[in-house]
Amino acid sequence: MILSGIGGGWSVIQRRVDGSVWFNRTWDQYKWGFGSVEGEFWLGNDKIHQLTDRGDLRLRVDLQDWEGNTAYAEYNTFRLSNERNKYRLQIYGYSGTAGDAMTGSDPNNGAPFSTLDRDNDGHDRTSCAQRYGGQGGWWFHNCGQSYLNGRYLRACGDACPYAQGVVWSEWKNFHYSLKLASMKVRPNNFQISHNKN
Ligand SMILES: [Ca+2]
Repeated sequence: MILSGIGGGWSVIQRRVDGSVWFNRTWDQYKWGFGSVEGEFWLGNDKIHQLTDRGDLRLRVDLQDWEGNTAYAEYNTFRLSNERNKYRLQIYGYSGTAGDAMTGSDPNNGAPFSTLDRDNDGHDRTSCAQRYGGQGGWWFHNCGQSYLNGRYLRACGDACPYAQGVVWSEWKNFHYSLKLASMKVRPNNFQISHNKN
């Protein structure tokens, strides 16, 4: 069976494809969401919280580099708290081919969300959201190993500025900025069924 971007019970919550949308945005913009669901977008932290609050969800991250290679990461637990709790992230249960860039030595698990105008990270001496990840919002810890909301830097390879692009450091490195990235969720108890037309 084939799982397309929004098939197979998956709901897409984030997508990077062409750099047409800026991701260096404020707390309120990340709260409500931005971009176009046809292209690049962030669904919005309130909506992601509501989605993940309703059930037992898993996250799938799909990545593609500029050479056409693909990789994925799945986490069998993905949950966002509400705004009062700073959209704190619960994520664990990694499997996949991309490497675990979200629950490793500098984990996003347990981290509140931060934006360029809201420093909730675990780093005392800097604002991770201002300094890394192209000023895109994320669950920065100290400051982390993934920045999927980073700047869309295109095919600069190892010449891209450190930790500013669309980064998944466990697959590539902190310089490499990916060509495609998406995040999608679905219930863990989703039953795969074949349509009989
Ligand atoms: Ca800080």
